[in-house]
Amino acid sequence: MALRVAVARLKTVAGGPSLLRINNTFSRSKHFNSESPLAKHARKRTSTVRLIGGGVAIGVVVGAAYSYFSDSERKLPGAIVNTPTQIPILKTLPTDLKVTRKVRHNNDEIANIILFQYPTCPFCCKVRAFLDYVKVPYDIIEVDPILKQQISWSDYKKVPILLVKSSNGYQPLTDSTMIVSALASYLKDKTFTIEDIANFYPSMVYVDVDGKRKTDIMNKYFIMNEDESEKSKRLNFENERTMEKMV
Ligand SMILES: N[C@@H](CCC(=O)N[C@@H](CS)C(=O)NCC(=O)O)C(=O)O
Repeated sequence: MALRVAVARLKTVAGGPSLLRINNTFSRSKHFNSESPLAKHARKRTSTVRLIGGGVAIGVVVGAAYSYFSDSERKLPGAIVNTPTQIPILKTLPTDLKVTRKVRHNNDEIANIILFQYPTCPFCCKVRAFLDYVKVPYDIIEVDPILKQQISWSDYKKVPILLVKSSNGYQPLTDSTMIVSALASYLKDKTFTIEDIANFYPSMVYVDVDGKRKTDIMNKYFIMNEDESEKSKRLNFENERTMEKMV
């Protein structure tokens, strides 16, 4: 009896793995053909986790690169960041411009200058004061401070902006201080065109002492003269001679 039980057990053990194998193959084929909702859910969760992980990794890389570059700029206060550029000349006058006021010193004068302004803007007032002082005729166009349609042609979105007529079109000048210096340079020495003069005042992007990027025209407080260096040399020399006499 005991021997028969042992033989029966042996048979079960011998047949067991092959049965198991058949069962496994069956369940795997079932798994491929129709995925259970639980498995589907698990797979979706895995792909979402991967997606979030990827996003976080990209964010970390971009953030690290940004902080590296902004930090390297912070170490360089005064560094010029851009290649200095000028505002390109306008070939034709923008259409639909409504001149609100014509400033003339003699009735027969033709204005070659258009001033885009807000009437209450102090920087525009400074430019008007200069134009009136040097008695140059000009037209005024009031800019709508909200929509700014009148300066839609310009990338620079502040006022005053001046358009100065030249042989190639209209040269935009921006920033009240630059406008005054550029016009003073032009009126002083007409051997240069207004385009040449505008190119003497390039906009620069630089890093300030706090590490922030700023845009400015570095030499806007200066009148540009071809012979300035010679004149300065002469002045220094004369100063030296005066001092020599005093000693
Ligand atoms: N530095 C400039 C400053 C010009 C400026 O800030 N203008 C103001 C009006 S007073 C402006 O246009 N602000 C921009 C705006 O109104 O959207 C200059 O001297 O011309």
